Amino acid sequence: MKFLVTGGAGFIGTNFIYYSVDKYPEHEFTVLDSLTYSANLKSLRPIKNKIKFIEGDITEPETVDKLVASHDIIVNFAAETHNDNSLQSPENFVDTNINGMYFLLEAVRKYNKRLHHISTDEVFGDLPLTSPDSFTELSRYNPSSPYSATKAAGDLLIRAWVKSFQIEATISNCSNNYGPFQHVEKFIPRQITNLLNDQPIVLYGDGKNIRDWIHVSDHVTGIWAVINKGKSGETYLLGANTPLSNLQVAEILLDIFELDDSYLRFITDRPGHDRKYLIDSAKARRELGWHPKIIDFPAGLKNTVDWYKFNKSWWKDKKEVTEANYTLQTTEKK
Ligand code: NAD
Ligand code: TDX
Repeated sequence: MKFLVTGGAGFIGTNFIYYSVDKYPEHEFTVLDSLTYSANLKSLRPIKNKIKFIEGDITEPETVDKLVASHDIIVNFAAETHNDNSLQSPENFVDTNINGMYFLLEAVRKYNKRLHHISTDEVFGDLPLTSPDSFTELSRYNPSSPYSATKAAGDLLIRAWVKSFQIEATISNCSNNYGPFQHVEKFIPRQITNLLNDQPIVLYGDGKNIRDWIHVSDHVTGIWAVINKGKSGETYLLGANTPLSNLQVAEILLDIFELDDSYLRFITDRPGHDRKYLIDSAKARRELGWHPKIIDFPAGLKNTVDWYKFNKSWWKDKKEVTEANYTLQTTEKK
């Protein structure tokens, strides 16, 4: 089978490609990526002979049309992905996450191909901090930020194309990922690289917001479970049931680095900051036989710290640009 992996030079796409070329050598993998600021071509260099790489944009209909025509399955990771950026300039989010999705869907429809789309738990909005609930496939779409609203729109387009045009498509909505190759703008790599640079952890608001963490390698096996066993038209929620406040994650990092609370800095909260995400992945576990393997979060985090420690050349340049951008946005909490 020929796989077209859009957004394959980003964090989760890169991890997906590494796993796939190793586990499924009988398949061919083409990466289509427009190489936005969040991509890193260094990531794919060691396996460049095992894949085909094409620099191109999912918002260009001719590019999408040609490539979808010549592949069997499209796995879509391409997206603008950072909430903070979506609050500063939402336009790219609408372009890629909605219009790009539309062009992919039209090509999938025209050539009768299969699509698997990578989505997020953020489409459901947030839960109150003390809520005993978790998101399921039946939860109401209620996105909070321009990022999550455009991801929700992408999901809804897919559902409409399945119902109206009978295209073959699946969606997986995953919780917060961590692991190697994640851009340093995101919470965990930002704090790891801050500590490696002898800078404090930066917490928005009171640090009590809760995210449900999953190691990226478990997300990748979940995506393959959907590709191999998922039913067209279905949505699958993927998560490792690891809800932790940002402050709890920060404390684990301080333990790993053997530092004290003087390395915590609280700043003004993110506008519209979702309080809590929590995924119920029972359907994926039951119907696909999928289970996350890395359930010891501190151990997974320690491995991730080691990866950033030993791959400074991968993140050093992006760190400087990212922190300069954050400085422009940041105000100290009173
Ligand atoms: P990322 O920002 O690291 O990677 C996104 C990739 O898409 C980059 O390589 C970028 O260059 C590429 N891209 C962006 N716009 C493009 C366009 N118009 N055409 C072609 N390529 C384009 O993001 P990620 O964390 O790897 O996320 C991948 C997907 O997984 C996204 O759809 C995201 O919404 C979803 N997701 C992420 C998480 C998470 O915690 N990171 C959790 C759940 C779902
Ligand atoms: O410096 C920071 N300090 C801080 O307290 C940053 C960058 C974030 N935070 C907080 C905000 C969130 O509560 O940490 C939490 C995680 O923040 P992000 O890494 O920006 O992730 P989030 O907004 O939860 O969205 C992520 O998960 C779902 C990904 O970025 C999305 O692409 C994915 O869909």
